[in-house]
Amino acid sequence: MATRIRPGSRITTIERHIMDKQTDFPDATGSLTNLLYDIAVAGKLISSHTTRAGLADILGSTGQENVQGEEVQKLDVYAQQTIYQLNDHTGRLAVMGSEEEENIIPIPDKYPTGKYVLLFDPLDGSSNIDFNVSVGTIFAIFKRKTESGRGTLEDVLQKGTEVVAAGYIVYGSSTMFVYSTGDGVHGFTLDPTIGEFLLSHPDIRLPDPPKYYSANQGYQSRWSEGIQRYTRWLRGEEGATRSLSLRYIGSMIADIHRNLLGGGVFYYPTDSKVPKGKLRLLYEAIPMSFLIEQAGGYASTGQGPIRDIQPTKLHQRTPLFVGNRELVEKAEEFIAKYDGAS
Ligand code: FDP
Repeated sequence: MATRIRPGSRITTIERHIMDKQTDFPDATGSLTNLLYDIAVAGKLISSHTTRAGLADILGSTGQENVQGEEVQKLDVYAQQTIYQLNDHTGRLAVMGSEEEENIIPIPDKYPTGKYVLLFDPLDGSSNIDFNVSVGTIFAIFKRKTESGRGTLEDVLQKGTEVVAAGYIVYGSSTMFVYSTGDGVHGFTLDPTIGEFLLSHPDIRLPDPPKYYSANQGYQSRWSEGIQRYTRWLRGEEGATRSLSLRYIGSMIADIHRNLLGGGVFYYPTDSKVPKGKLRLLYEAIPMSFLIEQAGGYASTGQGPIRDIQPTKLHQRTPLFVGNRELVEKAEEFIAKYDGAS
């Protein structure tokens, strides 16, 4: 359905919004603005594929080629290539890093390099695709650390305090682009009839009181005592004065997106099977933490801020508790009380 325009209402496209933000920084060269805009374009391309996901087998049933004669790709490979190809030649990036690639992704020698570093998870929650459940793209942008030339691992291994911009695109019942450059969190909804992201959620703040807690409670028997008791507290036990509703999609972007708009906490702790946690620090936990903190919340490992961790590996994992500050701090309290400093 096309966007309804109410008389007197302002319509802001994502392009206009990003450009307006740039005017707050008189020294800005436009490089970050263009980088964000290219990520939004990638989001539109990936969105058009995710909504056709169920057709891939039908269109590709004869020799794995679609009607255009192109090879049918898995969606996460398509998302990876789309983001890479929109950004490898622009001269804005020193280096990239992705969930889909084992090593850092250098800018090819034939193209110039720039001052930014792009880390991304092209399709988070991809195990849900076959079930028509929301998935998404996450990204974090840093400034390079090295002076010049091709970027290195040193440029990629940066703390959450160094994020310049971060965001995600959630491919759900509608497609939304949510981003922050450190000046609040802004959400745009894709109008597919005109192919534009339009500002639908300006200056998002986490609602209080919060409504939801989100965790894979199927793993409860593998959790520490502190996390089990914390979960009971969220449900209204352990001396709590209220209870929250459980919502768990199993697609981190979609779970955190819902909690950003409804208030709540998402957590994926360590457990006996994943002693370091499951989620990836650099391109999952750090960008989502940056956004939630920009919206007034807090993100923790359960023992301290996510943003204080110095990454040592591209694909490093971390436990994550993220959402309304009081809920995340409560997790830290339970863990400190019952699990000690382990
Ligand atoms: P997925 O494996 O489908 O890519 O980051 C990985 C992730 O999804 C998150 O999006 C999601 O929150 C989590 O893993 C789900 O893990 P569980 O199935 O173990 O709950």
